[in-house]
Parts: sequence; C-alpha cells; structure tokens
Amino acid sequence: MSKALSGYRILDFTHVQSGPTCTQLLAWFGADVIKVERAGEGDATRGQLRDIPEADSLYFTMLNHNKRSITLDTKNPKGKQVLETLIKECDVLVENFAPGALDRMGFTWERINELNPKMIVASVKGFGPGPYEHCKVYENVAQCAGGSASTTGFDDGPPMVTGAQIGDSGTGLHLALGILAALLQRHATGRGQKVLAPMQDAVLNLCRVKLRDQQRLERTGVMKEYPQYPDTPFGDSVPRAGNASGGGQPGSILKCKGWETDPNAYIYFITQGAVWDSICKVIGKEEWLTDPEYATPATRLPHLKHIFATVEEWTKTMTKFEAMDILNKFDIPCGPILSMKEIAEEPSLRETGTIVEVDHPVRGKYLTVGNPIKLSDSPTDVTRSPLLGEHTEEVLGQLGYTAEQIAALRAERVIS
Ligand code: CAO
Repeated sequence: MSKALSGYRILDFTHVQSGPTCTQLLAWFGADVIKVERAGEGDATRGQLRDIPEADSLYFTMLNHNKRSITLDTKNPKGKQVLETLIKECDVLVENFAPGALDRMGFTWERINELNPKMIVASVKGFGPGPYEHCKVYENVAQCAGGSASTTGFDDGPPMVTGAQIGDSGTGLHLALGILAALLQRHATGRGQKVLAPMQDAVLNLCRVKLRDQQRLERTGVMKEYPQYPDTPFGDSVPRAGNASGGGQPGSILKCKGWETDPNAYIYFITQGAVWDSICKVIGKEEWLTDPEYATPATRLPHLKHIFATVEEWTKTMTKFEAMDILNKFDIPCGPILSMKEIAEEPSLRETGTIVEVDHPVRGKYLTVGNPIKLSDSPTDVTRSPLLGEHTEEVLGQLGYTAEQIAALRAERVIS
C-alpha cells in the first residue's frame, strides 16, 4: 500500500531530539528520510544515556525509526559535493543545528535555493529573531523561555519544568506541520521556501491558555478557578496553579486507595457543571443539590477546596481504576494517573500501534512509542533505527557514485 508521503525524499540533517522527532514523523508517513551524520561519530545521542554498552541508546533509537543513515563529513570539499547532489535530489532539508552552523558550512538559503529552487529548508532554532537568536537551546531552556516553567508547579514552590518534552518534541511537531504546508504550497507555486519553528514560540503556542489568563488577570485582578482564590491575593502575573484545570471546568488530582505507598494512586477529577447532580449523588452529598452555595458553577468557585477535599474522602476508599469504573457510568470526566510501567503494559496501546515492540540487531527487543497520528489509508509500520552509516553505500549508489568513488571517499574519511 502506498503511504501519504511516498515519493518524497527528506535530507535529514537533524540531531538530538527536536529535529529527529519531525523527520521520524515524515518517515512514518512514508517519506524516504536520509539521515546525514558526522563521519565516525554520528548523532551525539547514539552514545548518550546508554543502557547497553556499544548499542545505540534508546534515546537515539526511539527518535530515528524508519530512516536511512549515511555518514558524511560535510566540511570536507568532497563531502560538500555529495551534499550538493543530495540537495538536488531531495524535496526537503530539515536541520536543527546551532544558529549559523549551516551557513558556516557553506549552505546558506541562497546557495541551497540556487542548487534546487524547489527545496524546502526547514529549521528548528531555540529562538526566533530577537535578543537570543544566536543562542544554543535545549529542552528546558525552551520550557523556561516559552512560559511553561513560570506557570507550572505549586504557588509556594519554584518554577517547574514538565517531563513532557514540549520544547523538543513539541517543536518537532510544529515543524512537521510547517513542512507539509510548504509542500502543499509548492504544488501551486513550484517554489521551495524556508520553514522556521523556534522552540520558544512552539512552547508559547502550547501555553496559550496562560497568556489568556494573563490578560484576564490584568482586566479583573482575580481568577476564581485558580487555587489561590479566595485566600491568597494575586500578583501581576499568572501564578502557578498546581493541578488545577487550565479550562472552564474545575479539576484536581485526588488521592485514591494506596496513595500512602503508591506514588501514582491518584485520579484526576473534574467537577463538570453538566454532571454536578451525578457527582453529588455518587459521593453521597445530596444536600449540596439544594444548597444555594453549591447550586451553580459560579457559586461553587469559592468552595472548590472543600469540594475536592470531600470528593477525595470518597476516592480514597477505592483504587483509581475502581473510581474510574464508577465515575464513567455517570459520564463524570476523570482520568487515572498512569505510571510509565502501567502505560508500557497497557494492551490497548499495543493494539493501536502507539506502543510498539521493535527488534534491533545490537540491542535486541525494546519498546517505543509508535506513530500517534493514525491515517486510515497510510498505516505506519515502525522499523528499527539505522546503524551509523548503514545506508551510506546504498544511498551514494543511488546518487550515481561508483564503487571505486565510494571507496575513495572512505579512504579519505569523507564517509566512514
Ligand atoms: N560533518 C561535519 N560537521 C558537521 C556535521 C557533519 N556531518 N554535522 C554537524 N557538523 C558540525 C556543524 O557544522 C557545527 O560546526 P560549527 O560549530 O563549526 O559551525 C558542529 O558540528 C556542531 O553543531 P551544533 O553547534 O549544532 O552542535 P552542538 O552539539 O554544539 O549543539 C544544540 C547542540 C542542540 C545545542 C544546537 O544544535 C542547537 O542549539 N540547535 C538548535 C536548537 C535545537 O534544536 N535544540 C534542541 C536540541 S534537542 O534537546
């Protein structure tokens, strides 16, 4: 069966996490992704956080499925010639080098455009134009600069980063969307273009509800669904809201049976207005149904702490899964706090291909997250990440290089 991006060729000049997330998605949609790695070394993540000596790390394998790998010294004049041939043959170049690195290599936008006017050049950078545009950036820097850290955590604690890699993987997703839009526009114009996804901007995009709240705070001086209300005065910027819901339906994380010893014996509970009657009945607080203080979402806001403490007395009597079963019968929105162990073992995620077991010639079997985006006409088959330079000869052969020329490049360490 053909895939959504069959026939598109991607020159994957990415490393670490943000760029590889993007090109892995394109590969899952069927593009031929050729990862260009530094001769002899490869993507630094191959050797980072290793759990098996000599085997490519999970960090690398889990971000580079379905790709081909070639090694190439792109600072060597002969390596540059190979790269020029690749640029002519590919549809998209994706890179996430430090600012200016591609230019220093000699591949400015103007030069690439001259070699292949149809090529789309897609970049992740830490920041867009401005005071920090020349900075190198990793995940947590982006979380801090994009508004996530200042709005995550508890009011009485320091700013906090989240485990979800919104700076790296989040930006990679943004970049993939930009590339697809540019490919569509190319159908009409015949021209390539530059696509830029700065990590600060991507994180801010994912934090847009907090910019919403900043403006609400400036207008009204108070946000009644925040845990600070009504006891603690608000300052002039959005405070950290603990586990309060970011939307119009108040929610919180509540303890369940076993919380004293199990760090994940908790449930997220949402007091959706539409099912308030059911909530009162399920937890045995029918008197709230007739109490004017609890009658509407607005009158309940000053009592949220008491409401959640009361619901928690009920959730503490059962496991998170027992609570889920009961609450779901009444359409009360809730969610178990699942550990990574529970997620890895969840059969339904295996069945949908979101958790996949992959076999690797050096490391053996391991679990990965498959394509979370499901296309009915373009199913994803997750194949293992390439070994360093596994496809160098194959790709150079396809580009027209003879065996002798390839051997000469190897002798000169242009490839390894
Ligand atoms: N052959 C020869 N040289 C190569 C090469 C190849 N195949 N591939 C890369 N290089 C060179 C680059 O040209 C660069 O050389 P110069 O510094 O002389 O110009 C050098 O390798 C280092 O590249 P880099 O600066 O991008 O790598 P780094 O490890 O120092 O920095 C990172 C890493 C991620 C901080 C930086 O790339 C960056 O800020 N990227 C943009 C933001 C980003 O994507 N961050 C997320 C990373 S995931 O957490």
